[in-house]
Amino acid sequence: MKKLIETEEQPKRAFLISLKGTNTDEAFSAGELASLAETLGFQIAARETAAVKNLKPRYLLGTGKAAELAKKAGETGADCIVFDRDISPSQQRNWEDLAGIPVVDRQELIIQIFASRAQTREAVVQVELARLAWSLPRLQHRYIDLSRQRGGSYGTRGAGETKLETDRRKVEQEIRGLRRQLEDIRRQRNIQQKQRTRQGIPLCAIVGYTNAGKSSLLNKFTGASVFVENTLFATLDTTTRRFENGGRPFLLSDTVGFIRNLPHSLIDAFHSTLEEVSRADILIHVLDVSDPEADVCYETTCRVLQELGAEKIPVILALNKTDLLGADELEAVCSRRPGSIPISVKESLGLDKLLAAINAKI
Ligand SMILES: Nc1nc2c(ncn2[C@@H]2O[C@H](COP(=O)(O)OP(=O)(O)OP(=O)(O)O)[C@@H](O)[C@H]2O)c(=O)[nH]1
Ligand SMILES: [Mg+2]
Repeated sequence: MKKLIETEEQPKRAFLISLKGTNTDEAFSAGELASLAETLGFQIAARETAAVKNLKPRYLLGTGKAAELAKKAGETGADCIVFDRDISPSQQRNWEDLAGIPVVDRQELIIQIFASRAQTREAVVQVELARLAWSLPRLQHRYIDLSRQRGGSYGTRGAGETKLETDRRKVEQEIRGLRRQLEDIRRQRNIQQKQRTRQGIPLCAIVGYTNAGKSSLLNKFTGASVFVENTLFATLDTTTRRFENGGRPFLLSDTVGFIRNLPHSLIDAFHSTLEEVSRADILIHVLDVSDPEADVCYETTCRVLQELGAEKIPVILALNKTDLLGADELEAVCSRRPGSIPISVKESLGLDKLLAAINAKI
C-alpha cells in the first residue's frame, strides 16, 4: 500500500503552492499551510501563490505554469511540494513525474500529523482507519509506477492489476477489522458515559480551532497535565476531568481542535471522540483572538458544531490570549462579540468571570 510520507526518508524542505482564485480565504490558507508543514517538522523552502481561473485536469494549473513551478521547486532544493487544496491521485502522479519529488496535499499533511500524534488505542485505530480510507483510491498509483519501472509492457500491467485487486481486498479487510475494534472501544466508552450521566454531573466541553488554548484551559481549571504546545493538533484524545465550581461538581472535557476542510476520512474516524461534544450540557468555545484569522477560526468552529448536531447546546464564547492584544484592540474585539468573555489562560485573566458564566448557564 502507498504510505504517506515515510518517517525514515522524511522530506525536510517543503515548497508550498497555494492557488489563488479558487479559495476565498487564500491568504489564510497559505499561512495555515505553512503551520501545518512546520508542525510536521518541515522547513519552508518557498511559498508560491499561483493565480488560476479554471482548474486544469492534468496539473490543476496550465502546463507552462506547472513546469515553471516544478523548476523553481528544484532550484530551492525542496524535498517535496505541498498543495493547499485537494489533488486527485492522478494529479499527484502527474506532478511527481514533472517535479521528480513527492507531491502531497493539505489532507495528506493533516492525516500525517494526526498519525504522528495519536497515542491512545482509540486515536491510533481512528487515524489508521482514516489513513487506509485515504489510501484506497491511491493503491493503483503504485501499480502504475511499478509497471512503468518494468518497462510498462502490457504483460506486466495485467499482473499488476491482479495484485491491485488482492491488495484492495486486503486493505478493505483491514478497514473492517479496525472498525470492529473501534466499535468495542466505543461500547466501553458508552458504558462509562452512562455511569457518569447517572451521577447527574453536568458536562462542559471545551471546543475551538486548533491551537486556541483549549488544553491550557482544562489544565488551569482542573490541574490536569494535558500536553500543551504551540503547534497544530497537540490534542487528539478527549480528556475529561472533574472540578468544583462554586461548590458544584462539573466535568470538563478537552477535545480535538477543529480546522477548516478537515479531511472527510478523519471526520468519520473521529466521530465518536466528537460525540462527547454533542452530549455536553454546555460548550466553552475558546477563540484565539490574537490570531489575525480569528474570524475564519470562529466560523469554522461554528460550522463543525452544526455538523455535529451540537448547535442547540448553550455556548460560552471565551476570547483567549488577550494578553497579546493592546487595550484598544481588546476593546474592538470584545465589542464585536457581545456576550463573550475575554480571558488569558496564560496570565489567569477573566477566569473567574468564565467560571461564573458556566455556573449561570447550567
Ligand atoms: N499568549 C498566550 N498564549 C496562550 C494562552 N493560552 C494558551 N496559549 C498558548 O497557545 C498554545 C496552544 O495551547 P493549547 O492549550 O495546546 O491549545 P489547544 O487549543 O489545546 O490546541 P490543540 O490541542 O493543538 O488543538 C500553547 O503554546 C499555549 O502556551 C494565553 O492566554 N496567552
Ligand atoms: Mg489541545
